[in-house]
Amino acid sequence: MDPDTTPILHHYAGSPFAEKARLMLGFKAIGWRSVTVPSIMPKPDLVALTGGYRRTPNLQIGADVYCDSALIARVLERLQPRPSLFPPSAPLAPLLAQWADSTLFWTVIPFTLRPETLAQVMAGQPPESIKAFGADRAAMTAGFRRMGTHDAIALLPAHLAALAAQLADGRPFLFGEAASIADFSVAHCLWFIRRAPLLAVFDPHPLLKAWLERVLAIGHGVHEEMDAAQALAIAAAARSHEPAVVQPGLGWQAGQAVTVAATDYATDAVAGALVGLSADEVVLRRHDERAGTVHVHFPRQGFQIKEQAT
Ligand SMILES: N[C@@H](CCC(=O)N[C@@H](CS)C(=O)NCC(=O)O)C(=O)O
Repeated sequence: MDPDTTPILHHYAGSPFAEKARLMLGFKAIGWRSVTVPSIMPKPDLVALTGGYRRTPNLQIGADVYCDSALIARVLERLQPRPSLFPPSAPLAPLLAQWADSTLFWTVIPFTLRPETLAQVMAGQPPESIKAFGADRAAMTAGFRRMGTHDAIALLPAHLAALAAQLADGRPFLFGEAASIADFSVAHCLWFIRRAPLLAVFDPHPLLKAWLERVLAIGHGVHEEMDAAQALAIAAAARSHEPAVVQPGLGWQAGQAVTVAATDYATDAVAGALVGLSADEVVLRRHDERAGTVHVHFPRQGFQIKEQAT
């Protein structure tokens, strides 16, 4: 495979959304390269590529950087259409995935990260690192209303029961015979619970447990480690970008100086020139000393475009 176009995943082992991306790469049997990023700020090498977006995971192909696992799913589908993450038999799969990536995820996080489980979830990291992680996430979610542990303990069982009921007829995946994006979005949330000794929550649902094992058994596919400097050099050496077009009638002009930011949490704005816009995706061109001219792609949904302040 041409080394410059092999997808590079920027991620870290303990990230649930990264687990979703790793499983999707395994499902598609796409070979990939792995760059481990810090789990908390600062992330100078990642930000050199993204222009300020700090969430995990990110997928780099040459000098194109794709932010957010929902967009990464669509990019992987373009690269390798079979097996599909979006089977026509499951039109509601992307909606269930969106629910899992937001409501289920933000129920699982407080459910799992309790004072008594923190050390285990953080895999033996020293107390200073755990404290720094807490401070980083508090700053990242300032202004975002998060559920508390007691609410999560009360609400999670109903979500699990509904998911288990969907599997009650013995189907292997949430929408039937074929896996879909919904399986990966639900699985990364439940994978996180498995990192804490809270497995009893699955006891009433043997079919859900078996389903989770089935999805996680898909694995991460073939990948090799790469360091961040190499990934930056690949971006800098790339001579072209994925073709991008600003579609008319969507409120913005090609070349306009804009910022793009997530609307929920980690709302750091990325500034650049608008080079791509559709109902699904927004693309900015920006320059970085080390990464060169990079196109940074975001999903349209969940992100806000603003005119750059002059
Ligand atoms: N909607 C985003 C959410 C990503 C997300 O929240 N990732 C978490 C890690 S699982 C994160 O970025 N945490 C802060 C960080 O890694 O710096 C996606 O689907 O990629």
